[in-house]
This record gives sequence, C-alpha cells and structure tokens, in this order.
Amino acid sequence: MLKLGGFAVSNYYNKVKVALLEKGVPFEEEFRMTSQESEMLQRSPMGKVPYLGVGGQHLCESQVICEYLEDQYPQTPLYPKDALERARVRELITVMELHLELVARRLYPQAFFGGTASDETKTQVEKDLAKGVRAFKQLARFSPFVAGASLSLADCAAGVHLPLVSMASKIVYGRDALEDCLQVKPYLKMLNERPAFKKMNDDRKAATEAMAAARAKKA
Ligand SMILES: N[C@@H](CCC(=O)N[C@@H](CS)C(=O)NCC(=O)O)C(=O)O
Repeated sequence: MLKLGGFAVSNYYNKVKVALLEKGVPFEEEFRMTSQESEMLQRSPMGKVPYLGVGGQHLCESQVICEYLEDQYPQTPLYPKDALERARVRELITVMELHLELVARRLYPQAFFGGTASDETKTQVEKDLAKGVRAFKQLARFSPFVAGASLSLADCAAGVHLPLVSMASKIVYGRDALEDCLQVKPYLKMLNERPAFKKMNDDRKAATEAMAAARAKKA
C-alpha cells in the first residue's frame, strides 16, 4: 500500500492527497512533521513533506509524486490526452507554485506563525505577487476547471495553494492578492463540493485545530 508521508496542514501534502483521492488509489497516511533528522532525510532528502512510500522506496517533491501516480495509475487520469493540453496543465501548476505560492510563502511567518516580515520583504513580495497573479489570470480558464473542461492536477494544486495566497496577502496587506480574479471564489466553492476535496479540507481543518491546541498547551 502506498504511504503518504507528512501532515494534513501542508498544502503540498494535500495536493498529493487530493490527487490520490480523486484517482481512487488506496493509500495510508504516515504522520511526519518536517525535520532535518536522518530518519526523515532518508525518506525526503530536503526534510520536506510530502513524500510517498512505494514498496520500501521513497519519492519526494509533490509534482514528481503526482507524475508517478499518473504513470502508475492511468485509470481516472488527471491529465488531458492531448500533449499541448497536458503542457497547459503543467504550465498552470508551475505558475501557481513558483510565482504565487512560493512568493506568498515568504509572508506565512507573519500571517500564520506570529512572526514579522520586514518592510523590504513585504514590498518585494507585493510586487512579485502582482506579476504572478497577472500570469495566473492570463492562463486560468475556469471552464469550469482551472485548465479547461476536465478536472486535472492543476485543480489539485489550485485547490490547496490559492486559498493560502488569498489568506496570507489579506492578513499582511489587508487586501486579497487574488481579489481581482473574480472566478477564484466560486471555482474553489465548486471544487470543495467534490467528495475528495471536501475530505481533504475536513482533515486539514481537524489537523489545524489539533496543532493549534497542542501549541496552546505548550505555551
Ligand atoms: N517543492 C516541494 C515543496 C514542499 C514544501 O515546501 N513543504 C513544506 C510544508 S507545506 C515543508 O516541508 N516545509 C519545511 C521546509 O521547507 O523545510 C514539493 O512540491 O513537495
């Protein structure tokens, strides 16, 4: 049985989890926090989550894991058949991850963990996010899925990354960086009505509450 390593608050973990759920591939969840301990580094060389346990071996990097799942479990595909359309899905995932999520991630310490971002960071992130949002608006189709008529891996990525980009920018700047992209909210609502996305989000909420309670107990 496949083992998905990580924790249900992580957006990259949830990207893979929702892909597994949508594809109907059985898996077990192996709870692991990010760590630089050797036990974790053997599973995930950067100490990041998620990783996937496959018959005693491990794969890291969410996109690599998703590509493996597509190759190994082609039933219920999350890529279109046409090569250019497949590239469009990858293009959207790359833009969302490199130019939205990774940029907004620099705000997470202030937005979610009681830290502070420097004025320099805030100014740079605001500029970079604006470019990422522009690129995303240009590429996203919302017809009704983000890359076209069928559900794809781009939706698995969008469903976990876009809410974080919105939340972090709203908390730090008082303005949702995606607010001009009017299709995002109804699109996310539509995604979250799917059983796989609903389960992933219900588990995420429960895990977030459990983490907050554990932190409060420690303090
Ligand atoms: N490119 C990686 C990103 C994964 C990632 O950044 N995961 C976060 C949790 S959401 C993490 O492990 N952070 C700990 C760290 O960066 O050391 C992927 O797609 O799997």
